[in-house]
Amino acid sequence: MAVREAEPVETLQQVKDAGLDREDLLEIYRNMLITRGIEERGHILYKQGKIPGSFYTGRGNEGSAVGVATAMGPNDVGTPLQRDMGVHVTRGVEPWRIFAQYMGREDGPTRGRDGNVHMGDARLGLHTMVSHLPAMLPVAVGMALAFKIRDERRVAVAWCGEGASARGDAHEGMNLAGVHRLPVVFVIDNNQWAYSTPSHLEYAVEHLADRAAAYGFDGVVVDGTDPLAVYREAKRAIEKAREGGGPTLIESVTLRMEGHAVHDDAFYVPKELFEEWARRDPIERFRSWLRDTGSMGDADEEEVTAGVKRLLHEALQRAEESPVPDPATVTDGVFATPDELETPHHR
Ligand SMILES: Cc1ncc(C[n+]2csc(CCOP(=O)(O)OP(=O)(O)O)c2C)c(N)n1
Ligand SMILES: [Mg+2]
Repeated sequence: MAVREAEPVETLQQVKDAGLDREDLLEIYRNMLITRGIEERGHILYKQGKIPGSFYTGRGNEGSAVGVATAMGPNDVGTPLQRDMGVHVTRGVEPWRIFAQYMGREDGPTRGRDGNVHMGDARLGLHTMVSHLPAMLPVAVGMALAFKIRDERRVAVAWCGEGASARGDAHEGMNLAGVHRLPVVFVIDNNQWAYSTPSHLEYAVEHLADRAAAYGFDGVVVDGTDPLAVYREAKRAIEKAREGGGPTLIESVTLRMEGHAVHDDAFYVPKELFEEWARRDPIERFRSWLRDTGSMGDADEEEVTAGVKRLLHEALQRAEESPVPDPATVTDGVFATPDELETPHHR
């Protein structure tokens, strides 16, 4: 089976054809820098003993996460996972609230009720992940079903890892979405490892996107280190879903550039593989492309990098000032009561 493999976006004409202007390009770069900056500072907070539990990052996946989120519409929804910080950043979760979340403070999106990247801001269309993978996938399919029933022109984007895509709930979700041609886009973050399990022990197809044909919809493989190619494919899939064309499965290929989490040094990943993918670092690649095409000059770059540095510095300070929740209130906001739901059948 030969699923479509996405072409790279190389020229400024192709960028224009994809509907992006120079400001958009700089915004994508900025969001990638913020994403990496948040996670790098998170590492430091962890080493300072300020983050409870473990600590997860998506290093190497910044371009993919930002690329997909840039393609989403304001009323679309998504269920980003532990590698998709760029989605939260792009949709407007303020960095100081993310640092507050890391440290279990009152001003994090979960107000200190949950830890780490188990966060979402429903006002921005982001729904909080649970640990069980890929349990968010049927949730996104459910949201897409609701959009269809209510005749709303909205799309749900569901993320899962290539390891998680082997589980039953991924199959059930994709099958149901295919049967009802639901407005949902599945993004498999294929970072080649599921904890210490390499791809060849995870699946026997050549590309995970090959599976889309079995569910009756399109699949595409895209280089996840190329934010513009990801953007173009995500935009195409999202608008197709919005127009009633049904789901798409996007397989975004990267390498997980760190251990599974901070406690894991990834000794089982061959050094050469890290070296090879380090040369394809999404931020460095995009930066060179922006410079080479004249989209980002010295002054632009200085403005973007200095702005990101200042933003994150202030964000850290503000998060440190956020209080820990009052223990007497820890169950507040954790359980919804029927009258808080907008679904009539729960009343
Ligand atoms: C149902 C379930 N089984 C096991 C785990 C423990 N676990 C957390 S992440 C992970 C690996 C997931 O790999 P993949 O889906 O490829 O995502 P990645 O971490 O590589 O982004 C495992 C086994 C879990 N969270 N949920
Ligand atoms: Mg993986």
